Amino acid sequence: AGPASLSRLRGALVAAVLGDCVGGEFEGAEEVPLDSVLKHLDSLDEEAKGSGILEYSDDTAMARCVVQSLLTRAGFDEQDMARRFAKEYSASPGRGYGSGVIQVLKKLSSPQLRDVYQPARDQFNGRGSFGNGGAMRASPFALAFPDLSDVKRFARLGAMLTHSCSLGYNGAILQAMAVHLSLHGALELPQQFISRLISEMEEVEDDELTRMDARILKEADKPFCERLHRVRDLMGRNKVSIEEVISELGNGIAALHSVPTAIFCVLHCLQPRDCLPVSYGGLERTLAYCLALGGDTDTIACMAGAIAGAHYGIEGVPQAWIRCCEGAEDAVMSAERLYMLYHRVPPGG
Ligand code: F2R
Ligand code: MG
Ligand code: MG
Repeated sequence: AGPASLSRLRGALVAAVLGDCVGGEFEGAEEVPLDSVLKHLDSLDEEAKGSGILEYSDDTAMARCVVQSLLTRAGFDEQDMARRFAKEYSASPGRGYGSGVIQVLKKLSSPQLRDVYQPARDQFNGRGSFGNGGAMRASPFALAFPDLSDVKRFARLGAMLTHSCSLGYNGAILQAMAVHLSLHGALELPQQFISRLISEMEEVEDDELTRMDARILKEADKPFCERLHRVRDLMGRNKVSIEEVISELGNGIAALHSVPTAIFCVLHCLQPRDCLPVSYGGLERTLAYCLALGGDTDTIACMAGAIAGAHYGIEGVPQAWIRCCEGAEDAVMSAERLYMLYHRVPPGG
């Protein structure tokens, strides 16, 4: 598929939903035997024949708000996006939201609220959230804006509606950039892909707020750059165990412990892996591998799904999986509208 083709946009949006839906089964599990992952994924073919459906969680619920807001407003509108987050939460509060972000979503629904960024700034005694909730819904920014500078700017602002800590919103920028590069075929050259992400993040993290947050949280000066260097080191190794991936990159709910991990999963699964069925294509390998890490599986698989889906395109996504994941058919259609926005196709054009 060509750069930013409809197939790539569909692949990204749909595979993110699949990652969330299939990953939900193992979210929070400390150890996930590969057999359980393969059994779970095998059962999707059976469920597609019957009435089984895997529900999406907060990851997709919020990403759908981002998509609808970008489409309706034909660009980024923080008031509209904040209103959609609040409305979605009050309509379906049981989608497994993070325990902190719930306070923000409640405050965002107040008609008296003047500054939509204030509730996020008040989180965690004014330090803001470093959770991965901004990153998990950042992919649509890469599917709506062709310029990387817009992708970075709006992914940051979109994340800051709930995550004001730099370790939260910088994770969203990284995730959106990875989807943007993948959409343009950058995963054909994995070494260049990771080097480009590192050099972009060098610039993003060259900022006083980032240095201050990193100091407070006892992280490296440029925390995401440091993790991306670890990704590059792991890529260069022949054999890497699940335990090593978890200890080097993490599998947790913080953006720092999940966005670089998702990127690694995509890179690691570009080639067939001994532990995974030969019948699997690259996208299936990626999602299976994310699930086998345990921890924040729905979110890591959702983010990796978006990056991998933009690389393999919709042809790489198993139809049976689409049929049994809530919201996946909708994503196929929304991707078409995003494609028109991305390429600035006039209505009816
Ligand atoms: N919340 C979950 N999963 C756990 C329970 C779900 C289960 N299915 C159920 O229904 O019980 N998953 C979802 O949450 C993650 C995204 O979270 P988000 O939006 O970032 O939320 P929040 O609350 O802002 O941050 C998450 C937690 O991180 C810690 N934290 C963040 N910033 C902090 C800070 N500055 N200081 C201290 N702690 C901080 C807190 O523990 C937050 O609660 C995704 O996995 C999504 O799938
Ligand atoms: Mg979730
Ligand atoms: Mg999660």
